[in-house]
Amino acid sequence: MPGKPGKNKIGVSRRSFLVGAGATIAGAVAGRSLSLADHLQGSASQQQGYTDHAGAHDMAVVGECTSGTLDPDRFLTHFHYGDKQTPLADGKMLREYEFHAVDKEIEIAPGVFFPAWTYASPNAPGGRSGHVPGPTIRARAGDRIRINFVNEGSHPHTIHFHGFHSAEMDGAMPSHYVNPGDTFLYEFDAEPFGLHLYHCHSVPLKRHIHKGLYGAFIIDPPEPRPAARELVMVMNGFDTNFDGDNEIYAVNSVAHHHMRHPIKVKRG
Ligand SMILES: [Cu+2]
Repeated sequence: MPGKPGKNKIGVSRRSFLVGAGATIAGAVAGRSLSLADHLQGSASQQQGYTDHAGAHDMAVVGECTSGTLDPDRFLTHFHYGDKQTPLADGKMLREYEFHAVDKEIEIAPGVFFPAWTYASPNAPGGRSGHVPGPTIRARAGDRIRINFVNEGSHPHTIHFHGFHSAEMDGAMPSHYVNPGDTFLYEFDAEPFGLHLYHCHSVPLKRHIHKGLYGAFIIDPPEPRPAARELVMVMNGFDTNFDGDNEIYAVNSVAHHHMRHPIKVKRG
């Protein structure tokens, strides 16, 4: 049920938020001393709290995210080929990246903020302040990837890449953890081609991923595929009240963003 936009009693940055789960709102706004009643309207089931997930089509939001903490539109088509690119022998490239882990509060639905841990890269969506998902790393098979990782966050983090690399570059063992304030240089050849992912591998793993430390890692085949308009869509969920279940589901982190901003494609 899209719901009628309610009159906002609280202010521009704290608009009404309609959802099939009252607990979401309570959890999301509790730290902001907001009244749940000010934020809820609609059916009795919404006010009773959780409904089953079959009711997810009843979920809707009112208003727009205005904080600018996320950039789902730019993220959709942004491919990070490296902050610095240096041609190597036989047509391959050395692709150097600057990555930072940064704690950042992100707006995942209008007025709903989530205390995220992000990967930040100056030339990617979110820039130096970070984004969820992290930058989409893109290279061609055989390219050399070099990532200078700086942990500016509050917890030990790593970057664990799916794909081939040596054990020292795996980022999965406690000995690989990069502590707050420390740096690590990841370096490996981009192999094999395909759509991979990367994520933090510190434990608890579930927590470090859920907080936002993940992204796509695309390795193109040696022979280019036909040109196409390519879009990256990462489905993600957020547990806003820390009860072990996700309250907010989204594509590229902002719930219902593309309902209001449809992605245009050529028919046929
Ligand atoms: Cu982590």
